[in-house]
Amino acid sequence: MAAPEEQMAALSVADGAPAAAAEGGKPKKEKKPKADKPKQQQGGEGKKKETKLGLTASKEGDFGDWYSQVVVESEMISYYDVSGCYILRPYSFAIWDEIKNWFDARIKELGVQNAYFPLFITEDVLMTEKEHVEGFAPEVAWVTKSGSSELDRPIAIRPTSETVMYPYYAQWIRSHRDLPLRLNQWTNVVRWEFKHPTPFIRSREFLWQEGHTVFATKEEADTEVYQILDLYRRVYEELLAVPVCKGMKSSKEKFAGALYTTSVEAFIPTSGRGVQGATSHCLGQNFSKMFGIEFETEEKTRQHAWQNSWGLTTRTIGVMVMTHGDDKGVVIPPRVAQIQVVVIPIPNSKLRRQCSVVVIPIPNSKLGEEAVKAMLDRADAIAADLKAAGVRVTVDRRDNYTPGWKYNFWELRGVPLRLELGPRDMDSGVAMLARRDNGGKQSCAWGELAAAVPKLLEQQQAEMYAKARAEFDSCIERVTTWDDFMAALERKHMALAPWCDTEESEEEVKRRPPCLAIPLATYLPLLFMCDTEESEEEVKRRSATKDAMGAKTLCIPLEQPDLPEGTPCFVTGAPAKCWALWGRSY
Ligand code: 87F
Repeated sequence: MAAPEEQMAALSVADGAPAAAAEGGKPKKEKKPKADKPKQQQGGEGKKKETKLGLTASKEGDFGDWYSQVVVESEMISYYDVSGCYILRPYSFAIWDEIKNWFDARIKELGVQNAYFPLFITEDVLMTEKEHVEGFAPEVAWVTKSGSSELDRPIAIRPTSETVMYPYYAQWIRSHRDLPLRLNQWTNVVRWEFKHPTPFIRSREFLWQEGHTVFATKEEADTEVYQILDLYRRVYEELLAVPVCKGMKSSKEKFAGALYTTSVEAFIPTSGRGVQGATSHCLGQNFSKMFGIEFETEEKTRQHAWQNSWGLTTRTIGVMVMTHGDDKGVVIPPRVAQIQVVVIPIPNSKLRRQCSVVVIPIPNSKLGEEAVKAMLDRADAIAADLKAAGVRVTVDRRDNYTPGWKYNFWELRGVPLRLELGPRDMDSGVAMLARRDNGGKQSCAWGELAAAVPKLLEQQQAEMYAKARAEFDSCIERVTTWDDFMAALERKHMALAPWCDTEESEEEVKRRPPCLAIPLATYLPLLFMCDTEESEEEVKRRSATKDAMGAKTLCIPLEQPDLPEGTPCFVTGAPAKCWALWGRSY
């Protein structure tokens, strides 16, 4: 038996075919937040020192740093020593569990069943789909060794499972009676991305569900594409309180193997970037022809089946954090929050609204032992009531932190509601409820909490969505000319523009020279600059605006405004066929 380290398979990343296995390329250097700070230290002279909690970067000021800090400090993510891979800690995995449970129940209602297919793909099978894999080939990771011996044939790690599943679909499907076949799996996939990695948003390994379904008719397939798309919309809007736009991908942006691709598109106002939330593809008969998925019809003829595939990933969590988070930390919508209410007993009234990092004992203001016990018992009783009402609640009983420190701690983690219980509340039988999403406070009698809290959580959920929706909508500018399109992007907005729906025009947007892509006033002086190295640098620096621009179609929204006949395309001037949503994107 080989030594354990020899049994470990080695991973290499191939650029194209595995035979040409190359050294794994490095993505741009990842911005990791500073190492975890020690959580608490003892200070001298009777003072107990608590560590400072919180973020040093601001969301508006330095979005990138803010995001890396917030996902780490809230204990959602730990960075890992393989670049582009992250540990999903329980606090974020709980959100994934909520999404998973919700979506899983809905697709089962539709008749989808769960299954599991292997992680590994032989080269031969992967290449069955050569045409579509080609563009993705550099992202495929290969196992080339077992211990110190080379494998006879390298084995790919699934970046998606069409090629894993469809050969078996071809075996299982014989007759129209075997249809529809609707399978889904909850798995990890690996895509060796070279673009800058970002926790949740772009990682080299991520979790997702992938649905792969087979129908006898195109109509059934079409229906499902939109049913799934609407479930994706609901995951974002109803669970994560993140507004999205449902749409059709342009022919350039659709999955190459698909007849058409639909998606839900979210938008991060702070960065001015769109982000594809999930995709639902109609594969038509492309794959059934490639893999021989045929069935005998009732009329005894043979026909290629119609297929769909659809996927939703842990990117959802990143979009949620980016949408709702603030300078105090993450803000988690109640429906997906692992902890919806934190009860904080405040045995020392003077500390009630104190946010100090140092506890200075104030001898006369402390409650006696019995009063503290009564308060903690009351906190437990309230928590039990809330739990019985279906609320996910915890009591922060730690006696080595000030209430102020605890407030910061739970704010950083985005717990939707804080329930404060102070000495005066003990006398009057009430508790104070503080909302994480808008800072609002209200007091509530103990006996009414079990009814009021679930309502308040739902209200918060609705208001978080309404706020995000208003902001999303305000970031869409309806434009009809190139100049207005550029101006919208310059304002970090999306542009909804009349479009001729051709690949060439989408290419053209990417190709437009800097003089057309950046305002003339910025570009003109560059033309007259003297012939020095500095000026060249300056030209590069300023022209970078053009590269950074990189706007593309996010989608062609399913809901289309009126398009009067003859409206010209904002790029080519040819008659527009639709309104398309454009923007920079992740
Ligand atoms: C990366 C490497 C190899 C995306 C890849 O969207 C192959 C691929 O086929 C690849 N990245 N894709 C397209 C995935 C299509 C489709 N698969 C099922 C989905 C949803 C779930």
